[in-house]
Amino acid sequence: MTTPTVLITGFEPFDGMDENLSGTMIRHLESVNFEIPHVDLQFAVLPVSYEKADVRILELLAELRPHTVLAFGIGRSEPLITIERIALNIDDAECCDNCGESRNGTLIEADGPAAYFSNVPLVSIQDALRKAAIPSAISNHAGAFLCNHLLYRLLHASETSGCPASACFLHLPRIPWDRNIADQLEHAVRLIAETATGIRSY
Ligand code: PCA
Repeated sequence: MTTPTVLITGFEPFDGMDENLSGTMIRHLESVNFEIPHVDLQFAVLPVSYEKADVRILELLAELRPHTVLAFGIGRSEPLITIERIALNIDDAECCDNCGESRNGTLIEADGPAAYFSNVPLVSIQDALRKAAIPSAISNHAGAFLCNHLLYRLLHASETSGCPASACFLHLPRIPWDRNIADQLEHAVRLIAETATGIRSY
């Protein structure tokens, strides 16, 4: 079996905040040389810009040809990990992106379907997290800002080109970084990557 490449992304801060837990997590994983046996892990922090995030994610897909993309961002959610089930073909947010762009009811892909289901085994991922006592939930709405936008782009690429084979989006809460959060997120990332790629099965 060839070693699957798993691209793990986070976002930079936005909307005046100092920190985005997802981007901080990526920098942390890079700084500790986080590894998972039998997986080629790649990391990226994406700009919170509709245009720049599109350019960057398409570059990363072309360059790395990842089997799986695990995309992280922050939301208003309560548990540590919220696993998003659906991406909608719509950009619609009051909040401007970091380039000052605001989109209200704009289609992401003019000819794309209204929505895509995430194509990783969500329930198995949640089971794995639950067994490890990591608080998680499955959500049916990723919002209509950059996180939903990125998930839609990834699932559209998956559907139309097969790369990545699978993608999912995980929302983290708006909480500060600390050692305990770092430990839980390292454990969660390991379980999610192993389950999404089929290395771990239930
Ligand atoms: N959260 C925003 C965009 C970047 C992030 O971390 C969202 O939920 O769309």
